[in-house]
Amino acid sequence: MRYKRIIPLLMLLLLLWALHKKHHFRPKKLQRVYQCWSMNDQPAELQISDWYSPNTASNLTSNWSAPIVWHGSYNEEVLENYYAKHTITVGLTVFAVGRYIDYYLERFIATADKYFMVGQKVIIYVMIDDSSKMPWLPLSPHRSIKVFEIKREKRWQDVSMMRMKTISEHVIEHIQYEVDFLFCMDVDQIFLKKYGLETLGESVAQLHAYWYQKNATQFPYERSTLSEAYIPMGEGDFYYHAAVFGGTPVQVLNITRECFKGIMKDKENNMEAVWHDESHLNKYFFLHKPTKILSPEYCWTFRLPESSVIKIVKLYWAQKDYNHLRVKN
Ligand code: 5GW
Ligand code: MN
Repeated sequence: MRYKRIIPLLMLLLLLWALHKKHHFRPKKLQRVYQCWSMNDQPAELQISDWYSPNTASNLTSNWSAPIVWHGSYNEEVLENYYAKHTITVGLTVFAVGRYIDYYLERFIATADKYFMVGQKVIIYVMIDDSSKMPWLPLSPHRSIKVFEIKREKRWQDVSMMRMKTISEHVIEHIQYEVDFLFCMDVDQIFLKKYGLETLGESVAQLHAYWYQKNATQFPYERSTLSEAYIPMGEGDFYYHAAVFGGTPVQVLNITRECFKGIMKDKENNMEAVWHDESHLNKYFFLHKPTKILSPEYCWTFRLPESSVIKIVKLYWAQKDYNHLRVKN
């Protein structure tokens, strides 16, 4: 009698146990799946200490911990392995107006093809005032060029300043969807050695070859309080070169927008900063510190005497003769 009552109860328990076994999440299994994901598909983000090891006094980081990248301070293999798993596309904007097309554009593109971000996907954005003069060169695999016609500014100061506006418009319209990192460079430059993954960052500034060993009071910042580019005497961290800057598309948008705003405010006040767009770029990086800084090896000039700290020149300024090249006013 007693047992008869227990049997349905036992069957119910058996059913519950079976259901439990079928649906119960076993944390061990879940952990295994998680490990599998995290190991294969999403390797941990690259830390500065993984690839960067400054090895001399001149290789020190900035006082806000942004690495200053010198030749020998980075591990190329670590970077290449990381970006083999995280494929990226790198953009490069360059402007060529008037005679600068004939003098510089072809060599800039040819040497960028050879040395800029070797093995990565690259899009070179050429902004040109006469696309019929565009030099068409064969490119390496995974590289392409997009050409945009721009209008020619009358004053040469405006050629370089209006770049800020044009870049910001192109980032908004399409570049933000096309690349992960973007560099903006002068055209009167030549790549000489590999210019690689070590240069990529959120916002990247270039040490100016003439000023990297000088102190803040000597920097040619804009000193008039009437200009938006004003930096008080003795303040400022480095003097940056406007011939090279970069970062993620969002950061490049911030940089170019703010610089252009400053340039236009100055124009309203009949001001023009001493080094034009470069003064405004220096003001921007004074207020918003770059996350990475490139040594002068990344934008050198052989007009300067040889220096023991300059180990490998990656990019250098082309020769120029202002009198022949100036856009006629
Ligand atoms: C020409 C004469 C004086 C100043 C600028 C120009 C100029 C500049 C030009 O006629 N055409 C032209 O395309 N530019 C663009 O502006 C180039 O991309 C150039 O690299 C950039 C900045 O001008 P640079 O290179 O003459 O300025 P610095 O500071 O390197 O001497
Ligand atoms: Mn230049």
